[in-house]
Amino acid sequence: DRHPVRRALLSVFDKTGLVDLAKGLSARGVELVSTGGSRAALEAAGLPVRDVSELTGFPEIMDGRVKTLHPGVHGGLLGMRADPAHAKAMQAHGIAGIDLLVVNLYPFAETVASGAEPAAIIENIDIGGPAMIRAGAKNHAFVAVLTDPADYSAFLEALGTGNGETELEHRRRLAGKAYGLTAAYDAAVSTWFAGATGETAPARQSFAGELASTLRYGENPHQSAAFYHDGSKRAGVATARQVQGKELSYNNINDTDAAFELVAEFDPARTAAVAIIKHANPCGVAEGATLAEAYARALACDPVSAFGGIVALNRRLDAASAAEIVKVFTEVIIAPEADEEAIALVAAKKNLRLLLTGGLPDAGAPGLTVKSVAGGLLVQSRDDGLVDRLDLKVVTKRAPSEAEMADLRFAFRVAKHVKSNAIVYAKGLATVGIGAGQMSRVDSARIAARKAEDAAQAAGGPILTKGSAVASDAFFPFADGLLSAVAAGATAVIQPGGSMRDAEVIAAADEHDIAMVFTGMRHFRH
Ligand code: 93A
Repeated sequence: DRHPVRRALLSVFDKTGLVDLAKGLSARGVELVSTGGSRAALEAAGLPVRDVSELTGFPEIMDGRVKTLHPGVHGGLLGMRADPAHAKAMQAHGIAGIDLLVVNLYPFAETVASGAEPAAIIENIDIGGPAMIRAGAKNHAFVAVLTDPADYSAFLEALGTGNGETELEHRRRLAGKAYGLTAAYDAAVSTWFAGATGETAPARQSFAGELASTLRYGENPHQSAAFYHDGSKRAGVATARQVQGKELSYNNINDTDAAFELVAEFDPARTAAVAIIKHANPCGVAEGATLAEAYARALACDPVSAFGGIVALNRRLDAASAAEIVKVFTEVIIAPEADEEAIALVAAKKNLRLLLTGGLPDAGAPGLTVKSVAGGLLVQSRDDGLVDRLDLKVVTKRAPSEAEMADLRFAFRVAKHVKSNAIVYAKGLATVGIGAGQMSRVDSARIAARKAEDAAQAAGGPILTKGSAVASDAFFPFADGLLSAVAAGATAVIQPGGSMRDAEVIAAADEHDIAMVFTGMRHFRH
């Protein structure tokens, strides 16, 4: 089940590692054949290389759109050498067998992400590359297919130990990976078409991602896990640069995503904002004049839960905030950028991961979320609802004061990122109590209020839900949830409205001189 490598066809957009690979192949007596740009790179390195047109007897035409799409190439990739009829056909038509194919594709996703015009995007749909990859991978009994520069050195090593031959098992593994690449590539193309033709509906998407890393384990140590990137280049945990710290775990990635998506709700030109996340829920979120101030206020909401948390910031991490964050055991810090001094402060904590994203994602941008269920995938457009875009309606006799209104908006912004049922108390643009993930809204309200009491006791200060604003991610089905918030001292309420019993809830609010605002938008998150 070994197969010798005598001839290699190299056609790569990303030339990383190309010359080293070709040198290794050439030294083992492998004949090199290549397409225009790749051939030029190999020639420049002084390597003997034939042009693919020598295999096809046909020049590259149409600006390279047709360069390898020819029986001379595809016969060489698909011909089963051990089959007498195939061997005869190859001989009759002068087709040279290709034993190794090295291809990576035109950068379609990168071109889309760069904001290029449709014509440029379409020109970056690689046709010949995927055709060759699929042909070579199908014929892996005789052909090895390399699609990732990260696999080059192991391949050369295998050739060395195999006296110029590769093992079937190795070729099979490479073939599986190659089909994964072409599947993800076509999914990205299909998804772009859906968007370009105005069909952003989840029903017109294809799914695939590119394997980015294998994780140590999943949510629990007995579960295996991997991280795939979807090519969208949205600023966040997938595209961030890890400056330092331990490898990210599955749960770290999940929580870091939740944290960064939350702070992305806060325009850095308007305010500094910090979120601290535990188990995908915020345990404190605050705005501030500075990041250090925002962090201190976010931490004060629930300092106990913040232990081992993830901290996201909407502005460039500075020394003052970094100095405070490192005082608390923290798993991950994620920010758009960081000052040198801040990076040095974080460096004192070896394990602490620092992720820099280069920017904030657009909280209002369209996109998809995917969740797996037994036997299927549930797909929806992402929750791109922004409180600033909503038509807020005061439904009570008393209208909120300016300060109450600011806190209501803040609380509703946060509630969008809290697992349902979500109740968020806020005061002075900081959360003071968060109730997450309860099956009853009243329970969420009680838990949030109790956490505020705990924080007050720990700090030896007043209970901050007194005079606070409260947000509910969905309507209050009965007056009891609202009354529980009133009991905790809330004076203003923001909620979607739309319950059969809205009138009852409004009457209860009026009775207690509460100012209540309806958003008309629900923010369930499960
Ligand atoms: O334009 S194509 O779709 N038509 C082809 O026949 C073809 N053959 C190889 N693109 C084609 N390729 C791609 O060219 C490869 O997938 C690779 O990404 C790139 C390498 O071109 P060069 O060697 O000229 O830089």
